[in-house]
Amino acid sequence: MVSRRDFLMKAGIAALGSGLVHKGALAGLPEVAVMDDATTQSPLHPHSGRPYHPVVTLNGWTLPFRMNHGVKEFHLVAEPVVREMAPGMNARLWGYNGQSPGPTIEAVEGDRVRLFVTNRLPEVTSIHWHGQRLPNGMDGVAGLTQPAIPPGKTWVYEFTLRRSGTFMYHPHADEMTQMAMGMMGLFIVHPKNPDFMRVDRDFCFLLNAYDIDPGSYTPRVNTMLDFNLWTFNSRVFPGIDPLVCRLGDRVRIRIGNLTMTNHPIHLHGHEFEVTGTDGGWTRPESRWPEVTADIAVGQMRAIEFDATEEGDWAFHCHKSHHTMNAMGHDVPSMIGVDHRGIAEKISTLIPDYMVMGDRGMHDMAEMEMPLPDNTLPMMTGFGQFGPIGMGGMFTTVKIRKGLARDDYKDPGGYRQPRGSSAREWQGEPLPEPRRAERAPDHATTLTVRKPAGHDHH
Ligand SMILES: [Cu+2]
Repeated sequence: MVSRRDFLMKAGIAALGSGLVHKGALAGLPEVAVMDDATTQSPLHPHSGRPYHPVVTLNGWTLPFRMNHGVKEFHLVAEPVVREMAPGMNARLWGYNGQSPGPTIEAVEGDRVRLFVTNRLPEVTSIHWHGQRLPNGMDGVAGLTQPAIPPGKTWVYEFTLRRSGTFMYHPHADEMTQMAMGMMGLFIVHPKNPDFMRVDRDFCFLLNAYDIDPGSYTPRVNTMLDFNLWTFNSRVFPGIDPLVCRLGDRVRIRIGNLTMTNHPIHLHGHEFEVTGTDGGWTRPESRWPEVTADIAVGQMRAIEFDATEEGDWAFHCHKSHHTMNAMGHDVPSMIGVDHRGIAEKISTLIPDYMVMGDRGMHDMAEMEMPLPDNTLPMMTGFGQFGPIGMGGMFTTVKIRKGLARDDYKDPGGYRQPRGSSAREWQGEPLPEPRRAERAPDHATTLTVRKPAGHDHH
């Protein structure tokens, strides 16, 4: 589906590519491309300038550029945006060009770039180009390297991209507020030689976090650690698209962390290596195999693996509180608590009363409880076998045979070959457990009170 803005964007690129733009137009500001869709957009292959293999921004897009006498020009607009965090929940954030995070900027090592930044926020801002080698006056630290950009003004940054790799951009003015509101984006610098560390699929996204009270739309900006929405590119599962790969592809995933805590990002079914940081590409002799990479605050990691195993592989933060949505913090543990009797009494007072969490919290994933407007269940998302019981920083890497080069469409649930799935035991019934013998002088007597009320000695 092509949105109106998407169409205008593409039309704009075509016009620029065919040289139809009037020369005088290049003296003005580049057109502002805006995205109104939160789904993953197809990679944007370059229409001019040095060749490169574009990235795919998870639930995001790449900012189109124009060439102006050999300089690559981009136009970012800092502005309030509405971001759909998952179907059923919108957040009022600040971002760039219609979305949070902002669009990914892609250019090539050696390129001269000119980045126009228009401030449509109600307060000052600036942009820092995290990780880039650049003249000090282009570093974007308000007060230190430049005055802050006042509302309504457009500033210009210009520098030459001195090394390839993965970088980020974010404000360096009222940073706590502006980053808590979603202002950030990725800046990918491709190598001059397109075959250097060539991969078949090159994904990227940022880790970010929000504190939005159930039923409200705007993040609390003073929260330090107790965020309730842990996101990949300002999306929570099941709103995060799968990373779709062709069997046998060499895959890179670039992940930057702009939250206030570290995230151990874990991939199922494959080992990977960290091949890059925001400091550059790692030397091959410095790499080792991992299935989880911890990404600290303000860091970025590029991981690479060969997609050799077909299937739907979970890919998530390993902090289990980060794979839940809109969680309350004051929920006591109810595991092992016997509600019987109490539930019937409460039901006479509150007809919809439900007992939750007494056998663990999986029940909540299955339940369709009435929720306040504009919030998400703590855990959600359904797979082909039932509720997945995950939210937040969770998605899947879906590996399939024979996909076309730029095919990133969700292929649906993986059809597991017969005889290769976990199954219910159909043999003899459960035998009595065999307990280890203890020496009599070390024997202790334990009294355990089980939830059912039986005492065991
Ligand atoms: Cu995490």
